[in-house]
Amino acid sequence: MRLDVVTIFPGMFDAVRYWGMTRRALESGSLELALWDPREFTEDSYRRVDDRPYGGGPGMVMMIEPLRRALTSARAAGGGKVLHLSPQGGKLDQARIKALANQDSLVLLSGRYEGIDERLIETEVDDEISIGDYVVAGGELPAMVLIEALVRQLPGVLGNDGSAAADSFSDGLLDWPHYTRPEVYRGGNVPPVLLSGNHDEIRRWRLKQALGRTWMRRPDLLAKRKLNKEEHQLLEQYKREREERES
Ligand code: 9D3
Repeated sequence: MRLDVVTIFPGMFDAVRYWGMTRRALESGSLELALWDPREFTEDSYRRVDDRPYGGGPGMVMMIEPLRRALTSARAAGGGKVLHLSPQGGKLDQARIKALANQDSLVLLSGRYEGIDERLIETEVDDEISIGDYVVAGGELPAMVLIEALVRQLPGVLGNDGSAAADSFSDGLLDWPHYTRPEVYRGGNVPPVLLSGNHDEIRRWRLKQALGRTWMRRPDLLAKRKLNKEEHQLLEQYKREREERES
């Protein structure tokens, strides 16, 4: 997959270029990443990319021309839909990530200041995406959130291929609890089933925990997910066991 990112802070993307799974994806060629800085497309000696808002008020607005030139170069080099990371966008979720991961290339537009001149958005942007209902200072961290989530979906990227299968096994559910050594910590034991070597019992315990935790903590997720017969039985078992612990 090829990603072209338009940003006035290209250095922030060192985080994905030099660390973790995104670094490995770049090294292996599963991912190509290019950065386009609108400041490099200015023509005035101040290299201005922002200006005061018509109508007044606090803050600055990103100007059309430097952004348009940067986007034009990005599109020519990579191609693909232009996605604007924006608080006004539709909320990002895993279904959207999976759909976007099928694209060969995308252009990501990260804004700063109060936002971008609306006419640039109307003429150059295909879609707007938010990462959630809270405020960050610009579109760069949201773009990196999107990049990391996309890269996890690319074939051959996950170091441990079991993780991809585990993701689909528990799709739409919270994770089950994880344990590693030591076997006893401050009097707390590892659930004995995990030491049993019985792989079907372990699978069923994990699925039961995932269902139970989702039921307790994120009933909204459970309402959206169909349960098969085994899952239904495991969740009922979880509820009964919780009832017994209570009384
Ligand atoms: C009072 C109006 N604010 C909009 C909610 C101003 C404003 C806040 C933050 C304007 C731009 C920004 C910068 N944020 C992003 O560019 C952004 C973002 C976010 O803040 N939250 C969740 N997703 C995203 S995607 C891009």
